[in-house]
Amino acid sequence: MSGLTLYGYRPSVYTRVIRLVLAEKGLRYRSCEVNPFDPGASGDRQTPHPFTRVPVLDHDGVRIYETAAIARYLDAAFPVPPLTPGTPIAVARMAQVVAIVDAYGYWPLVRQVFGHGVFRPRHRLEADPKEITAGLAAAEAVLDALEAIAVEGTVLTGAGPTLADCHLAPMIAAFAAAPQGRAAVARRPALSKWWQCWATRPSMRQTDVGFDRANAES
Ligand SMILES: N[C@@H](CCC(=O)N[C@@H](CS)C(=O)NCC(=O)O)C(=O)O
Repeated sequence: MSGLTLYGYRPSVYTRVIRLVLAEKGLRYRSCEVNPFDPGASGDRQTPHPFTRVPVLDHDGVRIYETAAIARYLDAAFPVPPLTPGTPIAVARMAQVVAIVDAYGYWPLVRQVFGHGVFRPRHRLEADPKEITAGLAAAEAVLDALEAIAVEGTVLTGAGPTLADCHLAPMIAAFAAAPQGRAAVARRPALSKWWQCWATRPSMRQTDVGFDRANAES
């Protein structure tokens, strides 16, 4: 074992980004389950994150938080296979995908459409259809931007995984678990092609917590 511990939460898409990176690199690690949404969590059940989020990585006693930073650290510390592409433009596009997801994508795709359309109903929590409508509207610009990057074809190609794939795939998996989300992805041919390749990757199957299967069956 490489001395890696991942503090994460099972349904968390950001935790899954790091699980994907670890799976793509074939790294073994210890999982420590913490719920960042539980205000009463304390001691070992509390996430060691200054802003009460997950994931957090511990590598031989050194702690790193923020998903993009953890992913880049893992790629540098365990360089085989590399998850950073070889050309300057592909590196820039990879960074763009990560930034688009974090700044504009996570909230509408995951918290609004997946949260209110899939997660909350499944857990018998109150869901607000207005959140789904707002999320789908905001998702349009995000999906258009990702489609343009996929059309260009330096990253999101479906071949040779990069950190862009690992960062985006959990968000699209969650979004596409909602039928309206799946339809929105299907309207973008290049993004759909990428997603068809990614949805069936072994690392995706290994890190599925149940929503991908529901997606495939419906
Ligand atoms: N900026 C953080 C965001 C991580 C994040 O938002 N994680 C979610 C779970 S997917 C979380 O911990 N949410 C807790 C909350 O919003 O209180 C990162 O990149 O790691």
